[in-house]
This record gives sequence, C-alpha cells and structure tokens, in this order.
Amino acid sequence: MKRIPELQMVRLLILSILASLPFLGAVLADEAPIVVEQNRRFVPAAIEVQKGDVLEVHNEDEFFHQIFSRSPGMSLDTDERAPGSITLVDFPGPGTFKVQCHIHPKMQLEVTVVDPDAAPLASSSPVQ
Ligand SMILES: [Cu+2]
Repeated sequence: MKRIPELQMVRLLILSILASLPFLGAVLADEAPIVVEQNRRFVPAAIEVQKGDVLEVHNEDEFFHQIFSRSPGMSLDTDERAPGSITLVDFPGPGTFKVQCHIHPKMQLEVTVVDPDAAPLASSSPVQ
C-alpha cells in the first residue's frame, strides 16, 4: 500500500513532462532554422538565418546525402549521412554561403547569414 502514492507521483511527473512538450517543441522550432533534404533537393533551397544560429539539415530521403561548402570561411565537408540523420551546421559570420551534396551535384542550398545588430544600410533612408 505504501507504493501507491509513489506511483501517483511518477504518473504526475510524467504527465507534467508530456504537457510541457508542445511548448518545448515550439521554443526549439523557433530557435533552430531547419532545411530538409527531400527528393534530392534542399527544402527550402534558400534560407536566411541570423548570425550565431546553427542550421539543422534533416535527411528525410530514403537514401544517403552528404553536405559540403566551398564558400570562403566555411569548413563543411561531412561523411555520407544516413536517412533520418540530422546535421548541425555553423556559419562563420554574415554573408552568403553555398551548400552542396557531392552525391547529388544538382542539390544546391543558399544560406544567407544576417547580423541583426548591424547598422541599417544607407540606401534604406528616404531619398531627397
Ligand atoms: Cu544528396
């Protein structure tokens, strides 16, 4: 009989963890930009991320992909990545970076890294 309250505590704990999952998912989704590999394409093919963001690349195909970049400042050249794998990609700073797959040369991803703290461009002020 002593075990019943403990069991209820465990159930309550599990329920409260489950209840917080949708919120947690929303927070994670908000913070991590995601590109998926689908039908030998990056979706989306172009994405804008903020400086310091880590891009998640999800292999949702049923075959292997690989990612590399020869853009200046980038050091990205992964092993072949199995279906279902998630790869995290860092960028060196603001700029535009091209990401490709050596298995499927037509796969192209363009990542634009912006610095939200950078001063606005002079051209955005009204012309007189
Ligand atoms: Cu590929």
